[in-house]
Amino acid sequence: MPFAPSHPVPHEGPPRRGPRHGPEAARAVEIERTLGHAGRDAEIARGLEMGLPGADSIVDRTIPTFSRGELPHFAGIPTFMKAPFVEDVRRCGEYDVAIVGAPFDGGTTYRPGTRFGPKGIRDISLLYGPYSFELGVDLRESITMCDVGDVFTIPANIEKTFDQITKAVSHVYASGAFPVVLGGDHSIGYPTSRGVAENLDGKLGIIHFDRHVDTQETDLDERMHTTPWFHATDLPNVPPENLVQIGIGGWQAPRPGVEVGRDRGTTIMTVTDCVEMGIEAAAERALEVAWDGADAVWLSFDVDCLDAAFVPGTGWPEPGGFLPREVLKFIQLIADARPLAGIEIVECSPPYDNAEITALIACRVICDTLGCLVRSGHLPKGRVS
Ligand SMILES: [Mn+2]
Repeated sequence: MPFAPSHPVPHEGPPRRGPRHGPEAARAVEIERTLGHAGRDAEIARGLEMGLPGADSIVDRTIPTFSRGELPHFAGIPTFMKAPFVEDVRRCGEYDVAIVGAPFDGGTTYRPGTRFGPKGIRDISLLYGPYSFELGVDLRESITMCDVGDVFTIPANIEKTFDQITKAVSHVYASGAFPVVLGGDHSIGYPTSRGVAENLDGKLGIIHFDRHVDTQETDLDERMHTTPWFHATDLPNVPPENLVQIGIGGWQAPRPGVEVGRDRGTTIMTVTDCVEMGIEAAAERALEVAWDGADAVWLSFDVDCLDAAFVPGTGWPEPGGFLPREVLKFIQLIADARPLAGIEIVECSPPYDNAEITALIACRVICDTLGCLVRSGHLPKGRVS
């Protein structure tokens, strides 16, 4: 064996009592045993080969001279979770998941800064390892992931930016890789869903987390981040009846958008609706609406659906939103239920963020989505669960 990963030495002392885990923890402890280490071992071997074996004084011989893998978390080039940067996007289909940045805030109507969203989410993603205890998933052992970098957006022209984003998402989706789009303001919801929809023969449903409806036709005389779903549901195979909008409420949902949603027949669920019916029932309802006769479903997650306390770094923070554990449970139920077409996380604005907490929840939503898609057999694609 070329290396020997270090393991903690069992502590001595009085005989231990039996485990007293809670039921979820007990399951999680047992599942960990089954996850395997092949991905970790391959990463260590690659690190030693390309990063040179560590200096003679380093006792743990899994440590290379140059950081080339997960560790240390503070080191390395911040691609998303240190996934390999794939410069040649023609090769993204060789991976199960492709991270795509869409750095654009030209559709913003109040606080800007989401052009730095992809960078902020990638930075904080280094904090996470590939393993989730409760989900019982180790992404490194289950899927391959790459970061294809950012779309070349055009700051002064939203329409050209839309075309660039549609072309990029369409390319990644058609390649077979699962697209994870890091926004960007919510105007990108229109070009991203258009990029998926153009690859489908049937209908695309949309599960939309937000405090804001984003269904008006124009804002300040243009298509902006308040308008993506008006234009998406104008596409021939993205019916408004398959758009479910979760967490809407407060004093920032413009009346013109509400009128459009009423006329077109979108489905809206407030935070109170979801909490009172229970997150399980709410997720079931959301899945029914989005998947009704649809071939695929896109998940669009605006970080401002969380209470403003948890997402200071966003364009339009609103008190009264979801708690992180409510929204994470919701996301987990959605990703466990059916395979998704892809996901976007929008409205993370690092210049307004505090202690990176908004970027942190953005990253966590992605990790939990991927983790649940993996544990339920939806990723890698084509695997029989
Ligand atoms: Mn919003």
